Amino acid sequence: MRINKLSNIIEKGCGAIFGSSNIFYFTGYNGAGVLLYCDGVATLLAPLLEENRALETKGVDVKIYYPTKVSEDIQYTSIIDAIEKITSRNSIFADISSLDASTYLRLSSKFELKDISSQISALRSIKDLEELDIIKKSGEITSVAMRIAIDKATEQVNEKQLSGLIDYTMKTEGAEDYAFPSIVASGENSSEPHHIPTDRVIKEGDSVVIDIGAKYQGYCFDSTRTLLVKKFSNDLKKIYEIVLEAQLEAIDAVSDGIKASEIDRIARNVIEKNGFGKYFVHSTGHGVGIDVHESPYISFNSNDVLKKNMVITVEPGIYIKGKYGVRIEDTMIVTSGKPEVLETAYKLL
Ligand SMILES: [Mn+2]
Repeated sequence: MRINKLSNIIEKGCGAIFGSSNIFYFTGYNGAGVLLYCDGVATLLAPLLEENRALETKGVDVKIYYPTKVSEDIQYTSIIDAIEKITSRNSIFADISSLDASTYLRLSSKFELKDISSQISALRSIKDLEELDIIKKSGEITSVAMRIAIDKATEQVNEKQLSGLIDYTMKTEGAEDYAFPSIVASGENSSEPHHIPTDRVIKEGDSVVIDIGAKYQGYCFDSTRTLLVKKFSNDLKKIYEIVLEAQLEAIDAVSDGIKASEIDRIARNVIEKNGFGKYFVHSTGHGVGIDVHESPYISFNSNDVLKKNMVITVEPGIYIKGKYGVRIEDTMIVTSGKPEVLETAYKLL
């Protein structure tokens, strides 16, 4: 039971876990509510409408709170009311990064809060074997969608049609959802890193950035391929080759013990030495798991150190405003040697 891992973080006293991804990580419960952990006892506080789902959760006591007055013998009227009654303490641990501002204000008016967000994200950043298997499957689903998208991209389709086909394919291949809305960015739109697909039809000479990921059994995947449609310019080809070189050099250095900032530096050096440093406008990568962006962070100012069984992306890019952009991204498992890259498609020009 993963819930036992909380005892290392909350040795004594009470903790309240609010983040839905954190609750899912510790219990497998996927609904509204809060996970309380007091002196070794885990209690899932769920609203009435989630009662059935909550009762299926193993390894926790379940207590229901009633946001509406459906009966006279209501014990808890809200999450905060329940936490107050169950803990009866002045001071609690909480994953403060997961709180919205109004919950934070209400909670901090009642309790002294001690933040355990970073301990939980550090724990979640290193995956166990069960998680790695699920992420690999999420990658296989993404891979099917990526290959179909690359095949169909040259058949007179627009960005929205292609992103819809990707979503449909991921779901028919077993995903419950996408990890994030699928990005298909063609031509000048590809210079926008987080472009929202439009009616623009893909045409000859385009750069087409396809950034997609499945969500399978609660776990995300993240992959980007850039397709250059025939008759593309030499300038675009050159940029593609620089991004690919940056990505491959950075991937080659990914290993247990290396600083995440060093991976960012390696990718950035390749792009800078070719004169495109100011067009690489985002960090090199991030951890992937229950959240599509989670610890560790592969950026110049990251203090994270890569460790075995972390799952990360490496995704350098170059974006020339109004003209085109290129990004190439893989998700990989960190090992003590070379990373295990969970490829989705060949990197073809
Ligand atoms: Mn990514």
